[in-house]
Amino acid sequence: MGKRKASGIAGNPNQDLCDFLMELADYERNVSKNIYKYNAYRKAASSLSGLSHRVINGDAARKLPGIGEKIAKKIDEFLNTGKLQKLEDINKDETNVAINLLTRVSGIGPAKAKELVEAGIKTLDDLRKQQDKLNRHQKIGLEYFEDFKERIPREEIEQIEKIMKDHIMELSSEYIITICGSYRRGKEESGDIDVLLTHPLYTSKEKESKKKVSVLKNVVECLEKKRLIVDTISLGPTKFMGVCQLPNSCKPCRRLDIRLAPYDQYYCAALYFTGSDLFNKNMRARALEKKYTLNEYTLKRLTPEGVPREPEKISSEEDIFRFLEMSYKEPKDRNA
Ligand code: 8GT
Ligand code: MN
Ligand code: MN
Repeated sequence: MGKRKASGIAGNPNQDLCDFLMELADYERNVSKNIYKYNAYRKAASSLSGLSHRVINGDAARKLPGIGEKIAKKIDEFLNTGKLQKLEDINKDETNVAINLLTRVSGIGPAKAKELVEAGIKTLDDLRKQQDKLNRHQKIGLEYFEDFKERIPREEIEQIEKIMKDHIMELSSEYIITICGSYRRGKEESGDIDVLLTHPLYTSKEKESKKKVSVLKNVVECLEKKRLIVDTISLGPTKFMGVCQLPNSCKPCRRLDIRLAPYDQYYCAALYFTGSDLFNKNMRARALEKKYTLNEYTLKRLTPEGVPREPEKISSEEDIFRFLEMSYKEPKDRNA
């Protein structure tokens, strides 16, 4: 997952406003641990990033979904003074600044960051000297910090996609490989690469059987041999987290996630893995309203008592929208 989100498309006329809202969101998540406010600021930023013109004042912004009185006031303050006192105060506190910095290391969440700062670790240099406090993910996050903070241009993901598909197809031509995440939503830049993988022989029955499935392991080993995968954070039967690099290039190393989904659960997995996470959250809420439960595996109708029934048969992403009586949204329209 990419931690620095660019709120919207290149040339966003409200980029500076989106940036300060995202900075407030980070503060709420990382320091105050107020996920409600975190989501509120992100929703407001996402709303603003959809505008094609510069917002003139707070009142105008209030017409957008997710922008209420308080955020409108902050927008006015920023437009009038060019800054936000709340953020100035936050950034005066070195503990806040240190926590925010450390959470930018892949694998370090707010709780870990706080623990580290309380142990006197304030900079990446401090952290490098105390790696015994870090797990494997966090160590890799630190090692590749400079690389991972770079966003990945769409064109580079296209190149990686092609190489990856060529290699995996050599293992079996029946693999289905889809790059999801922000890339599938059409973004020009991404924080990481989210690959969804399935194969007709890998079904939910297969997954549930006690047999040890090594589909994902085989794929990862193949991509390591081809020097596309350069490091591993973790590898389980259905989830790989690691690092890749465009072979024979001096491009930065990139965070790579691979998910193996059962063939019969492919569309729920694709919907989930495409996001955005806010979009997924809204869609799951919609499902509950319609007496369904939706997750990355299945869509199930609930009994009046709220017990999930057998999974619905899903043959496309459109099917999921249909069951929930929603009009279909293309991936590029799921940036909420
Ligand atoms: P990005 O360009 O910053 O990577 O933006 P993204 O592609 O939209 O975000 P992501 O963090 O890579 O997540 C893509 C989707 O994967 C999300 O919609 C989310 O539902 C799903 N997802 C996972 N694992 C995780 C996780 O550990 N954290 C988050 N935030 N999302 C996850 O599959
Ligand atoms: Mn990801
Ligand atoms: Mn992603």
